[in-house]
Amino acid sequence: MVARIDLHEEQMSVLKELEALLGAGQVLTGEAASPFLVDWRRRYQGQALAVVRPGSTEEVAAVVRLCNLHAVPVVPQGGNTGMCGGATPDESGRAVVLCLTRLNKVRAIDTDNDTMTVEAGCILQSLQEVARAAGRLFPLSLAAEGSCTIGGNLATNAGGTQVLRYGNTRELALGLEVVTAEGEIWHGLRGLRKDNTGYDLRDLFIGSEGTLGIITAATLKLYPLPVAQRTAMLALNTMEDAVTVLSRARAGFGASLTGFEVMAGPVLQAVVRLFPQQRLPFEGASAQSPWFALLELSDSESAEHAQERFESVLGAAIEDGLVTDAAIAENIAQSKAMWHLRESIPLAEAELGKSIKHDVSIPISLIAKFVQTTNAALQVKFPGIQNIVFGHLGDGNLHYNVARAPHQTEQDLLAMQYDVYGLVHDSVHAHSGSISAEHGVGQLKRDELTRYKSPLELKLMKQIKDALDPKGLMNPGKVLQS
Ligand code: FAD
Ligand code: 2HG
Ligand code: ZN
Repeated sequence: MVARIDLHEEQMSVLKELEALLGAGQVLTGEAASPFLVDWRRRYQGQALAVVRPGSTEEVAAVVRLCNLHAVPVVPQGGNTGMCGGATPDESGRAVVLCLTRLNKVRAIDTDNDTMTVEAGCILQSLQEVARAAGRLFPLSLAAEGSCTIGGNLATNAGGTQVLRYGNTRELALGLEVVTAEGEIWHGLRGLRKDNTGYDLRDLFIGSEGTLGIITAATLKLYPLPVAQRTAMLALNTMEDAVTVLSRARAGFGASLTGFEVMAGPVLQAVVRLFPQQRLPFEGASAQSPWFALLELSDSESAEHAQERFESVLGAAIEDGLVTDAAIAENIAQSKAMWHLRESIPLAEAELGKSIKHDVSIPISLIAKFVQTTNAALQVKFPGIQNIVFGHLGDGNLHYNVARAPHQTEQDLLAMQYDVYGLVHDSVHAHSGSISAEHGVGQLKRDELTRYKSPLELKLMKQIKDALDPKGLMNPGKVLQS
C-alpha cells in the first residue's frame, strides 16, 4: 500500500516537472490525451501518465532525461497511423507518450546535393510538396501520407507504392538526428552518399520502431521529377499472369517502372460498392475480373517516349492473353482516380469491420503458389473465411488480409486470429517469406516474431536493445518482449 502511494506521488511530481519543462498546454491528460491512446485500427487501447508534445530536439532530450531519471517508459508517436500498435502504450498507465508532431520544420533544402533536412514530425505529404516546389521529387508515397510523419516512416522503415524504383524509407535517408535512451543528442545529419566509418548507427535506428531512441530529424534524398508519367489499370485472370506482366514490365521499362500494384477483383469491387463516388475504369465482364493490376511508368525523356514504351509492353501482354482488358489514364485526373481506388482499400476494409492483417513478403516467383495454397488451406480450416488480397506486387509484398465468414461476427473472427496467423505465417515461412514486409512488428507481431526468427537473431537483437536502452524504457514491449 505504501509503495502504491509512493508511486503515485512520484508520478505527480513527474507530471509537474514535465509541465515545468514544456508548459502545461503541452502535457495532456484525461480527455485531451485519449485520441493518442488508441491505434488507427482500434485494435489497441492503452493508458498513459501523460501525452507530451515537445517543440524542439532539446525539449525531446529533456523529456527523455526526466523519464530516464524516474524510470518512466517513453512511447514515441508520430501521426499514429501505424498498423501494428507500435505507438500505443500498454494499459499500465505508467508510460509517457511522446508526440513528435510539433517538430515540423524543414531545416534545409540543398538542390546541389539533392537532399532536404527535415524534422521528424513533418507530415509526409507536406515534404513531397516542399520537394516539388524546389523542382525535386521526394518519392516516398503511401495512402496515409496526409497524416503520417517522416519520423514514423523512418521508425517503421515504411514502404508504400514507389519502393520498386526508389526503395523503402531506409534507402531514402542519408543522416539522422536522434535522442538516445539516456537523453543525449546524436547529431548524425550527414548528407553523404558514401560514409564507411564503422557500424551504421543510422540503419540501426531506422526500422527500430522507437525501441532504441527517438528520431528528431533526418537528411533525406531527393530525385529529379519525372518528365512524363503513364498509368494503367489492367484486368487479369490470374495472379500468375500478373507476375508475368510484372516481369515483362521490368524488362521493358527498366528503372522507369515506378509502381506495380495488384488487387484481387472482389477487393476493388468492394471499394466501389462502399464508396459509390468512385468507379472502376471498366464495364461488363472486365469490371468483374478476378484480378487487377495498377501499373505506373515514370519517364525521364518525353511523353512520346513514355507512350511508346507503354504501348509496346502492354500491347504484347494483351496480344498474348495475359491482360484481358486495359484502361490507360488519359490525363492526370484519371491517373489520380486509379491510384485513389487502390489507396482506398484499407479504408474500405476498415468499413467492413475488423480484419486479420498479414503484411507479408514472398519471393515474387513463389507468390502465385503462396496465394493458391494458402487460400485453399484457409478454406479447409476456416470455411467461408474471406480473403482480402492486394499489395505491392513489384516488391513481392502482399497484404494478405482475412475477413470474417458471412455467418461469423467480428468477435468470432478475432477469437481465431492466432490460429489464422499461425496458418498464414507458417505458409509464408514455408515459401521463404517474411511475416512483416513494411508495417513493422509493434505489439501485433511481437510474439509471432519469436516463431520465425532464429534464436541467434533474437539474441543479437536483444543485445542491441540492451546496449542502447539499458533500462528498457524506450517503447517497451514493442518488437521484443520487455
Ligand atoms: P506512428 O504510427 O505514430 O508510429 C509508428 C511507430 O514508429 C511506433 O512504434 C512509434 O513508436 C514509432 N515512432 C513514431 N515516430 C517516431 C520517432 N520520431 N522516433 C522514433 N520512433 C517513432 N505503411 C507502409 O509501409 N506502406 C503503406 O503503403 C502504408 N499504407 C498505409 C495506409 C493507411 C490508410 C494507413 C492508415 C497506414 C498505412 N501504412 C503504410 C502504415 C503507416 O502509415 C506507416 O507505418 C507510417 O510509417 C507510420 O507513420 P506515423 O507517423 O503514423 O507513425
Ligand atoms: C497499403 O498498402 C497499406 O495500402 C495498408 O500498407 C495495408 O491495410 C493494409 O493491410
Ligand atoms: Zn502496403
